[in-house]
Amino acid sequence: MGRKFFVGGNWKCNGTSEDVKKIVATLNAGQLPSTDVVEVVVSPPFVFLTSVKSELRPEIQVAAQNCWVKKGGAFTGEVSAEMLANLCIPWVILGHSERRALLNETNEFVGDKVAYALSQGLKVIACVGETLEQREAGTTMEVVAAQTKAIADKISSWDNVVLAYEPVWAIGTGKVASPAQAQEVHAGLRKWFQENISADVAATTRIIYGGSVSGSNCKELAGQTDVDGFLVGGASLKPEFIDIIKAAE
Ligand code: G2H
Repeated sequence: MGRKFFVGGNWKCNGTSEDVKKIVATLNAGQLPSTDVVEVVVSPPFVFLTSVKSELRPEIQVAAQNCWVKKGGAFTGEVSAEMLANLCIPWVILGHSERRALLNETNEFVGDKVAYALSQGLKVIACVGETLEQREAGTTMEVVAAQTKAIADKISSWDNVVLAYEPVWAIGTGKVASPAQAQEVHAGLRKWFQENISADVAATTRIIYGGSVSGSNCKELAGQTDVDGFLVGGASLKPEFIDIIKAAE
């Protein structure tokens, strides 16, 4: 089975309601490849999720940027997976390195979150990636395999998971991984799936790249055998996001 190209736009903690209107207008006016060719998901901050969902063209789906690790209740400031499901928000990003680093989310905690979100019917963009220190120490594959294993240990199906490889040193820095560096890790993750989960999961799970993806570097990255799409931060707030989506063609 072919892996449909996937492009996610992670808006992070950016934007006013006016900015969001402009981004939505740009996306609604853009010429996009067919949904047979590419799946597009944008992830606004929680407060804009429902308005973006209702104003955006139906071919573009929405994702939350996080959700609580278990059933909602007395957890001030959190948003539960049930609430997202109730509002028909289909996707959630979990395990982003900014949350791992700034909010101390551990591999196990991320695994629990992925499992709970899936149990509530959400689809998950699960992020993994090494720091510069870890890359320089030669432990990249070990780090991303451990992050992936912590998720695999908690879930029974990868059908509704897209795995995002986002090297921390490439995030928001303008220092994109070279196509060869991205391909090497993506192929390593696919091999990990093959050896630890199944040949089917290895063949069908989409592994997307994130970290300073732009209109000018997306084509070459998209040409790598094991790069099945992108998770885009900064550039997803700009009209060049349309060009990145077109890298699917
Ligand atoms: C990585 C990416 C989006 P940026 O975090 O998830 O952000 O494209 O700004 O590096």
